[in-house]
Amino acid sequence: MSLTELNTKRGDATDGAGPLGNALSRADGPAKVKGQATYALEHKVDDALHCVIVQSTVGAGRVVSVDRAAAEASPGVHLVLDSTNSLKLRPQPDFFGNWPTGEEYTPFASDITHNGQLVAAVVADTLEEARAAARLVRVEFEAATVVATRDDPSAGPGNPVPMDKDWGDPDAALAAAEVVIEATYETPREYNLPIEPHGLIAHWEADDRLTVYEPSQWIDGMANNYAAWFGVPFENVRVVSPFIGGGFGSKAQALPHSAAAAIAARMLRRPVKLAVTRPQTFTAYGGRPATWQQLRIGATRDGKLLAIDHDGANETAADGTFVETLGVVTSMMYDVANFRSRQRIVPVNTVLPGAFRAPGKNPSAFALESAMDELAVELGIDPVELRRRNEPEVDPETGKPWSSRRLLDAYAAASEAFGWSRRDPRPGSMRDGHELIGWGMAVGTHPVYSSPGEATVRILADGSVEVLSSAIDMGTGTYTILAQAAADALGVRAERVTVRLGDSRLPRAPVAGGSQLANLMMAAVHKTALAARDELIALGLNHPGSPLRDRANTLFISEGRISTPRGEGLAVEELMTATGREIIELSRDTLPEADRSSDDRLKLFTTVAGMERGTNIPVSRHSFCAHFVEVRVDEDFGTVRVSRVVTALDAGRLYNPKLADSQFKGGIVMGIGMALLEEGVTDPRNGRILSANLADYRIATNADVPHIETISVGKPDYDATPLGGKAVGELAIVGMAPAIANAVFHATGKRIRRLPIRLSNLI
Ligand code: MCN
Ligand code: MOS
Repeated sequence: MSLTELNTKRGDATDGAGPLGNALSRADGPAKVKGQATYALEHKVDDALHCVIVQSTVGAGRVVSVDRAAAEASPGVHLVLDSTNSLKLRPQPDFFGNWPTGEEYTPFASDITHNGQLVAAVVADTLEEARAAARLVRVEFEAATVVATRDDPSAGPGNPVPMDKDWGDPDAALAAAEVVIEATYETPREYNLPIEPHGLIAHWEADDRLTVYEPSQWIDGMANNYAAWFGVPFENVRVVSPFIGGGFGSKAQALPHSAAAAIAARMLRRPVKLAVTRPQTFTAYGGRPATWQQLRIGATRDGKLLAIDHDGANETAADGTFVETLGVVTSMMYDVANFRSRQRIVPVNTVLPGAFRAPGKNPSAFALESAMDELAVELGIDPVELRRRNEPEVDPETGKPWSSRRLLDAYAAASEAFGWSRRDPRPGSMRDGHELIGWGMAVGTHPVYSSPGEATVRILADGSVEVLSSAIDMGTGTYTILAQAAADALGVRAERVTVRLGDSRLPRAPVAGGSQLANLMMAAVHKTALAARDELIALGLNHPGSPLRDRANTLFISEGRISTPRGEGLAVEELMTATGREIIELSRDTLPEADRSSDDRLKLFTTVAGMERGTNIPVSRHSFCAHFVEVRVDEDFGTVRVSRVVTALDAGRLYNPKLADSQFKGGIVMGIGMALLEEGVTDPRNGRILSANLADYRIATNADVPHIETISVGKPDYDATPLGGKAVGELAIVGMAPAIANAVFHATGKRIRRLPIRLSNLI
């Protein structure tokens, strides 16, 4: 047994008791509470100017002219930029690799595709001066007809996206089925709304060296965005983002306003700060597009699914493509021999929509899990029992075995804790005074993605440890769990480990998206820390200055002490001193050998190419959860209150149950908002977003959130990821909205297929 194997084994043996699996509180918590955590715009950069953007007031058409004169003459103004005088950038592909048209890119629009589009920007000494001057920029627009949403008849049917899925013969199976459920399910435009709005400070230290302080879910991806735009080497761009006030998918890319600030800084040779206002976050980033899905499910009378036929569509921008992949849950959740899904996108005059917690998965589950409830009602079968009867042995789409799928355990645990057996299935049958009580359930799932990661681990002379990575922590817990990983592998206490994240100068990491970061970075840090541990042990065994030299064949490290099997030993820092070592520093990655030396190595961290590599893995890897929900519907007023939630989840091994639980609860709370509150409203006449603030765009707050009980039924899944964890961050939002809609049906007998559920639907 090699040292590494020995030590890995030891790590496993301490599962649950060692630093890995412990419910440590967030390492970054005290700094945040004390105001010592520096967010992007709080970085002190000398001589920074302020940039304020000017936006389109029409939803379609073109800019006829921009009169900059009055703004330029306004006090403190250094520069007024529009499409005619701005530095031109190089185009670059979007998240999915789609290239924009044209040879050049400018973030300042001349052709208007959405209301609120970036048209001009003013840079001045102070924020107040920039704001005042921005009002003096005279933009003349030629307005064209706006197609604000897909509800506009001229939006048309849209364009098919080549992601068809087909197996069996769904038409024949539906024709022969004893029961068919057919319905359309709709979700509105939703906005990510992290507590920290977007913004940045762009600072060119030289004409070809840029530092950007900007909240980022993807340090390396965003550094690559800037490098590509400005045609400078990746290494010359430094993105700094140590703390992020949430992102939920919206902070993975540099956006047009980011380009504007970087252009201004470059042209003026001064640092430029740009803070997106709350209303502007609604036009700077598109949020989850509206979706509508037609679903047909055929089944036998005893509840065996025969066929699923699924047509999904989402809104996209007139000048860009975003696909909310709606066929992702329908195709893998239940055992079904005949399947078809199609996807369309419908261009409208909106800012490009984008990723929002569990893109695709979330609305896909809303349709499927609502329809399954309708089927259960139609058949008179308990909804949990219906799902049990259709639990697939293998992934129905790929035929691959599941790495693990503990959904039956989740049904059992959650229904027991919830008291589901006491449910009277008849709608409207349970009440408490004038409140109708509804009990509903639904299932959620999220795939496990795995990209490569790099890490550096340092053991310092005082026995403390540093972990370095360009990965990020947007409130998820990365700082904490990576300290746990290093502590576990090295045999030191987690408090002795400092984790440095959020700087593109540090070793490479891919996007903190798709709920992949924890698993992949835990693997990279584990591997690197084990190598550091081997080096420390070799030092103890072989160094002439080591008091343990030649005392044993191997050494163990535990609680910061390095010792022989007989127990004689010393503290790690004493060994470092005795051997005269200042530092042990090692870097490792989780790349296959061929990729390590490849010219395209950087691509694996700066594009989503790395995430796709999982497709040749022989197992199907997903997390699962089952939500059980109680709602109370006021009979007279139609108000809906979620009064109880029990969710059982299989996310494999939890590295930190406290932080995972917080992730689960965050997803559940967002699911409540999705079901009952959230809706982006657009003015059909001009495409203006009417709900562009936190008063009109409502999200779930404390008063909307009941007691939530979460139960982990996961077991370490080493076929899914090296350390046995599965996806956590996005899992629990999936399936929450249909669980609520199903509960509302049970309370009222009314099936609401278009979210959010309004009181007007229920009275
Ligand atoms: N975790 C764990 N055990 C595992 C996996 C994860 O204990 N097996 C815990 C860890 O604390 C880890 C966290 O869960 O830090 C999230 O891990 P993971 O599922 O890998 O998700 P990522 O780190 O990739 O984070 C991104 C994910 C996504 S894609 C969205 S969207 C989202 C989310 O996380 N946005 C969030 N959770 C968020 N939480 C906060 N506070 N803010 C956001 O913007
Ligand atoms: Mo999450 S929407 O994948 O950043």
